[in-house]
Amino acid sequence: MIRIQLINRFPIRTFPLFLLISFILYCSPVTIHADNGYRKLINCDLHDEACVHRVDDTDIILEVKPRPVRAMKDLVFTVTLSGNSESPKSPPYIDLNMPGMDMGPNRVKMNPVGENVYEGKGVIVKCPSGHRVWRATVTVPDLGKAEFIFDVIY
Ligand SMILES: [Cu+2]
Repeated sequence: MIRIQLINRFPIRTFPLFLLISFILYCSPVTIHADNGYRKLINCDLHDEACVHRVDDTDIILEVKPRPVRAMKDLVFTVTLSGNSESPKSPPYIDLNMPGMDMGPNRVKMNPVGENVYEGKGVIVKCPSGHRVWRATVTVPDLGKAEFIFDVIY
């Protein structure tokens, strides 16, 4: 009798726990896993600091404010060029997109605000998939491109 009682009570008692464990083991890894392939590509922590990519002998420095960087917010993008090469004939621009997913055109146009410092405003949209890894491709005319891959808070 004791055995039967134990067997009968076991599933009922553990069912909420079973749901919880299932959720932890199944749901959350799937959610995290979905972004994992792209998270590996992150090369820049724009939430905390400016990021630098060197192209030839010029440092392309990207800064995004306000921090942390959030989707659906007005953001100010600042590109600073530091190095030996001449200033570009036209200002840099930034294309915002996601690695592995075409989110449509989203270009941040920039204007000079100082010597070799350019500023522009833009918005990063919230991806319906929930993926948070974004890429800012900074194009500097006459010099080249730099790709900054970073996390965005939704
Ligand atoms: Cu997307």
